[in-house]
Parts: sequence; structure tokens; C-alpha cells
Amino acid sequence: MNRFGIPSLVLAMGLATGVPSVLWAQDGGSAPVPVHVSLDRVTETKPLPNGIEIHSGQAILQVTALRDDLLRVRVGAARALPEDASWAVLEEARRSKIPVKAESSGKAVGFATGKLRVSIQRTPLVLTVTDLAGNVITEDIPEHPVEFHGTGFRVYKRSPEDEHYFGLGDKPGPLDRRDEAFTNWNTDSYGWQESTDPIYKSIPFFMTFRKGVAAGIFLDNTWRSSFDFNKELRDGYSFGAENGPLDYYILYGPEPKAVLSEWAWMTGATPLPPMWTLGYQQSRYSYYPETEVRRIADRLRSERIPADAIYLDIDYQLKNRPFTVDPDKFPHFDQMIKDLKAEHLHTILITDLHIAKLPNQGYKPYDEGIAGDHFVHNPDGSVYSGIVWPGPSVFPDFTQKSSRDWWGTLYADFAGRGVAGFWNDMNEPALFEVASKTMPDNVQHRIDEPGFAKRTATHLEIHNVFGMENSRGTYEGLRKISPDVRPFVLTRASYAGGQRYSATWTGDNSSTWNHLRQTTPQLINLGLSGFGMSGADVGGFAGSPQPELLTKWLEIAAFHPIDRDHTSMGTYPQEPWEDGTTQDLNLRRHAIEERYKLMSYIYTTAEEMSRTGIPIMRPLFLEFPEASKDRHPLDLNTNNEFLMGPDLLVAPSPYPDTLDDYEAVLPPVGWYNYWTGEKIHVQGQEAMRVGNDNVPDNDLQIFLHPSVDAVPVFARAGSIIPIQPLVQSTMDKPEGPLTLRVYPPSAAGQTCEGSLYLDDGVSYAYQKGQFLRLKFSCELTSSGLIVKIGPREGSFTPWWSQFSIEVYGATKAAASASTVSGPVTTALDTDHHRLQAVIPDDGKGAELTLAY
Ligand code: NBV
Repeated sequence: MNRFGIPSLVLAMGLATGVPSVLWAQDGGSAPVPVHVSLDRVTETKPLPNGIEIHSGQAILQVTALRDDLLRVRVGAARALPEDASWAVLEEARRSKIPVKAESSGKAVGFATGKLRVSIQRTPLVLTVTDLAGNVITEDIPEHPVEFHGTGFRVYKRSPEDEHYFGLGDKPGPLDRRDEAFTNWNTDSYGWQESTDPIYKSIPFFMTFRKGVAAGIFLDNTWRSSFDFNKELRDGYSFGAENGPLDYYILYGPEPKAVLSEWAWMTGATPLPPMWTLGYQQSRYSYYPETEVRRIADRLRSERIPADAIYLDIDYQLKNRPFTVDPDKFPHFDQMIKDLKAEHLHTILITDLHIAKLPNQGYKPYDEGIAGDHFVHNPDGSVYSGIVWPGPSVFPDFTQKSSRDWWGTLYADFAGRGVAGFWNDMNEPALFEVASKTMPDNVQHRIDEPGFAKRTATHLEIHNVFGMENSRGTYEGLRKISPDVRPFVLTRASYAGGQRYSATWTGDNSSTWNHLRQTTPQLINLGLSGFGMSGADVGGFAGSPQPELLTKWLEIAAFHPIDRDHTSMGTYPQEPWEDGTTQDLNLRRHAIEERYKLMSYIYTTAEEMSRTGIPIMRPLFLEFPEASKDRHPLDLNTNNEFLMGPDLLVAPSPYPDTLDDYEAVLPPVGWYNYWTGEKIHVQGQEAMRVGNDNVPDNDLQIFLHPSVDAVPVFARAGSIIPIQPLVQSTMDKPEGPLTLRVYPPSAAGQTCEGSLYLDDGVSYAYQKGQFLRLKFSCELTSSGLIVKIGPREGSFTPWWSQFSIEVYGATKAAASASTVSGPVTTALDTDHHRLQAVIPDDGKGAELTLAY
């Protein structure tokens, strides 16, 4: 056996003969199953209007073009292609077709789209995809043809040494997946570490990036799958699964953002989140009784820690039974939710999927579920039960639409009582008292789903998609219960495409500096896998953080998509006012306040994500794919930096527990210190142009001195960032003007841009035009700066009536300032390196001309 469980003898036979080989085994006397199929040469070709079909003996390989930049490859071992169905890829995307131009030569056959060229060499069979500029996007390895062994398969691709790999969901470890190997099998991983694999999610999608050219590969297979980047073969990567369809997609950039937009086109983008979910969230396992929840809420307000949500973990329930409330611990549950709402705090409840097995006890989720036959079965047809928090429990059959729909109805009661969000934990699914930590492999699920053939499937096939379908049931149920309210669902397990239904977090991390450090690669890779609404337990789940660690974590997480402080049972209290000096409290508060001041910017970024699939938290190479000399991903030089949205670069120390100076990389566009407003002077940088071969790598680096005070943040030269007056909750109306921080570009003639998106933050009225979109720009001239604000788009009326325009990098007072209505007064603030002018906003747009 080699490391993928393939018998070596079989492998050797297939490789040695060089002909398509098929060995047959009898599967318990029923249909024969090919034990070894190797697609090593083309025996027949069939052009298709949208691609090509190839036969290699019994095996069929079909490559089709869904778009000019998106291909699908399906392979069947024995005369038939796998079922054309998917949990991840939207029906419209799978049905999409474009006509292609067939191409053939003596040696190869293939086709071309408007952006890609597909070539299949006849002997040995090698599939190569190049772009029209000749860049190889992906290429089979001739010595390692696509092979099936029994029910499993493996695909090998060439891996040039300067190619890098990103994505694969929440897997811990470095940002670049190169030189690592991974398994997909959703696993409850309390206390996971940097080397733990697998953990909670399976997202078999990764992005390749080489010399500024990005592409994506998605293996649409829910069985246990594995990915190997340069471990088995130094110059190759491979992917495979132990069963199920060989069905993969090739996404072409060349810009990495284009790959993400295609991914969103295929699998859906993160929906526009309710604005309050971008606020600070307070959690722990568990706040109870009711008086404790009220104490936390009151303390958040009295300490003036801005916050939008409080979580109730499992202990609010009666004997851990989902969809119940313990009346002793929470005697006035409904009133408590109302009171929290009056304090502008939303309540989020955990609702695990394991339903207590309580026959004849009037427990509605069990009784209804049994009556409707909604729980998964044992092979003998009886209802499967296993032990989780409530004791013996049964599990909804989420791959059956009717059962998902029923699950969704369970939320009507809590939603009606004012609960604002729901948390789906333990949905790998996690089971107690069994070595596998999950259901037995032979548990029977029913697939009864539009687009799929109706059939039963074993747990082996459904396991990795179970959590996603759980969150889907929750999300779709909430959509029906309150059609005009945007749901908030937080899931722990998921599969590719799960971002359509739910936000996620990185599970049970630990209160260590290394885990804080780990948040950057992990959240970036989640974003590159589609999950742009994600967070890590701030302060760490397992254990209790040192005071400085909690402070630093809150400082950094203020720039993460989700900012939720959460900790385990039995740990020291971890709220921002706990365990630390007054200075710690002030710094923690200040970090959260900054997030609230940035809310318009964060929300604008979230709206962009909902349209384009570009995540809130971004690696540097996503915005600056051409920035380094040899066009390698800039992030490989940085360790811990990330971008929040397009314009803010956050540069925490790679070793946050040390006091040593460290190097940060600033992409060559010019930057301002976000905190002080000062222009950063990097030698030679202002003259640099992105994509210029003369970019000297070492000049992109600056040295930073770590300090507990704040994490270094830089604003991109050429950006305009909206800042709003501080509020204590997104439900508060900000008082005062909307500030536009203008960070001028580096040279006269250059421009800057920015935008703002706003709506009511909670409903779908924006889909009927009730939104506000503003576009900002500026132009640096030889005599000053012109700032332009476009007219309002959409019918939503904002809270402000004035703009406060702050131009950064200013060193002297303006000689003159005016709008079309006449001269404007300006003020120079040398401490903050800015010139400020306040102008009215009548909704029609404005132009401020500054001379200095
Ligand atoms: O529900 C309790 C916890 C929860 O706080 C945590 O965030 C989850 O990841 N849950 C796991 C169950 C067991 C924790 C040991």
C-alpha cells in the first residue's frame, strides 16, 4: 500500500503496461466494480459543442466550458460519467455552456474558449490547460495518469516550484499550502493545534498562484478526500477521494479576484450580512442564569464597550435539549430578550442539531421528527441514536429537503420571541463516547433533493456535507419565518458553498500567542474559500489568555470580519474589562471603538463581498498580485499581515509575544499611518509602480516596533475611507457628520477613490432600491487637491447632513478652499497631519477644491 491506500502491485501493473487497464472485482456478487482503471491514453475522441469527450478504454473523460474562464472535468471509470448533481455548485452554473472551437493535431485534441486552451495529448493521456498568453494553468503528470482503484481515485498535476496554493477552508498551518498534505473529514477538534488536520470544515477548493497568474481547482466530492501539495512528489500536487464522483472545476483568473468572483458565481456569494453582526459580539460557554446575562449586558454598557450581540451557549437549555429554555435559570426569558434589545443588544442562541431522544415526553422536536420520519436511520431501517449533550440523541436527515424544511420550522418559536441569530454547533456531526467522534459509516441518509437522483447514501458520503445542510435548513427556515429579515446563522462545520447560508468560526482554538498568530492565515484561507464572514474566538477558547494577549487579540480582531470574544466553560472570565490593568481596558475599548468608527467602511466591504465574492479580510496578493519583483505572493514575505477591505493594511507582529522590531511589507503604492495620519516614507517607494519589473523587493519593507498600544494599521495612498461618529451599537443613530478621510496619492496627476454603501442594515428593502451608494474620488494636481463626492444613488436617506473632509499628509494650511457654493473654511491639525473642511450634503454630490 502507498500512503493513499492504493495497493502498490496494482499501481505498478497499470503504470508498466501503458495501456488502459481494467481489473474487475465482484462486489458481494452484485455488479462488478473496476479495481484499477488508468486513463493513460486516448482511445476515442468526441468533440462536443461546449467541450470534448475522450475515452480511454472503458473510462470516459469529459471537459466542458461553463464560461470562457471556467472548465469542468468529469471522469467515469466504467462507461458512464458520474451523476451530474452537486451540493456546492449552483444548478445555473452547472447548466451553463459556451460554444468552443475544436482543435486537433496528430498528437493532441482539444478546444479553445475566449480565454483558455484545452489540450489532451493522446499518448500518454495528458490534460493541459493554458491561457491564451501560454501560461500553463494546470497540467497532468504523464507518469501519473488519472487512476481509479476500487472506488477511489487520484489526480496528479504538475507543480512548478514557484507555484503557491491557498484556500482549503479552515485548515490550520501556514497561509501557503505548499509542502503540506491534508484530508477532508469534518471533525470536532477541541484544542486543535497548528498541525491538526482535519478540523471542522471540508472545502475542497484551492487557488493556485504563480508569477501573478491565479487559477482555482475545486474537487466536488463530499466523501473523505485528500490533497497533497509537493509531499509525495516534489514537483507535483494531487487530489483524490476514497469514493464518489471525479468531478472537478478549473477556474482561471488571471487576477486572483477574478477566481474568487467565479467561485462566487459557481457556489454563491456570502449574502449581505445584517449590519449588527459586524459589531462586537460577546460570548462564553455559558452565560447563565439570566441575571448573569443581564450583568454582562449592563457591564458592556456601563464600561462603554460598544457591542451588538450576546450569545447564549448550551446552558440556557433545559438538560441540553435543543429548542428548550431552562425556566429555573431563565425565568423571564422573553423579557430578558426584550430588555437586551432595549439596550441595543441582539441575542444569539445556540441550537445544536442533536435532538434528545425522548419518546412520549411531549418534546416537540423529537415527536414531530419521529412522526415525519425526519431522522437518519440505521442500516436496518430503525432510527439511529448516539450520545451527545442531551444524552441519547437522534439526528435530522438534512439531505432530505422535507426534513430540512421541517428543521427550519423549529426556529419559529425563538424567532417570534425576538431572538436575532442562531448558532449551529457540533454539526460535523460530533458524537460522544465513540472513537470516531462521529456517526458510524453505515448510517443511512436519504437524498431527496431537487437535482439529485432520489436514493439512500451512507454516512461516508454525507458526512462532509451534513453540517452545511444543517446550516442551510436553519437559514432557509429563518428566511421563511421572517421573509424581510436577513438571518444570521453561525456554523462550525460546512462544505464548499456553505457561505450561502452561514457565517463561520474556527472552532475551539486556544488562548495562546500562537493561536492569535494563526488567525491571519486561517481567516484569509477561509475567505479565499468563499467564507468571507468568519472569525476566531477572540482571546481563545481553551484556557485563559494572559492580559496582554487578550488586549492584543481584541486589537487585531477589530479588523477581522467577525469580532466575537468567546471562551470555554471553566476558564477565567474573558470580557474586555476582565484581567488586566486600566490601560488594558482602555486599549481594548479603544480597539472596539475603532471598529465601530469604521462600520461604514466595513459594511461597504461586506456589500462588495455579497456582490463579488471578494472577502472582507484579504491577503496582500489579492489586491497587489503584481507587486513583487518576480510576482510571487507578497504575503510569503510577511507572515501575519492582512488587508481589511481594499484600503487598510493591518500589520501585527509575526511573533506577537516578543518585543523585537519586525519587518512589515508595504505594497508599492504609498501608505499612511492610519493612527497618526502621517505619510510613510519608504525609500524609493513613491516612484514605484505596481507591475514594474524594477520593483526592488527590499524597499517594500519597513521596520516596526511592537507596542501594546495598538496594532500597526496603514491606509492606502489614493483611498478615501468613510469614518462615522462613535456609537455603542449599530442600532444607535450616529450623531454628526460623515467623515471622509482622504489619503492623497503620491504624485500629481494621480487619483484616489472610495465608496460607501448603506441601507437599513436588517431588511431586504435594499433589493427594492432602498440603499445608498456614494462614490468618492480625488485628484492630486500641481497646486492642490480636488475631492469629489458623487450624487446619491438609491433611495435610502442617511443619518448625516454634512461631510467632514479630512485630507491627510498635510503639513501646511490651505491657501484656499471652495465648493461650487463658495469659499470653505479649513483647519490644519498638525498633530494629525490633516486639513479639515466641513461641507453640507444635499445629496446631489459635491466638489471641494483645495489649494496648498
Ligand atoms: O456549546 C459548547 C461549546 C461551544 O462553546 C464551542 O464554541 C464549540 O466549538 N461546544 C463547542 C461544545 C463542546 C466544547 C468542549
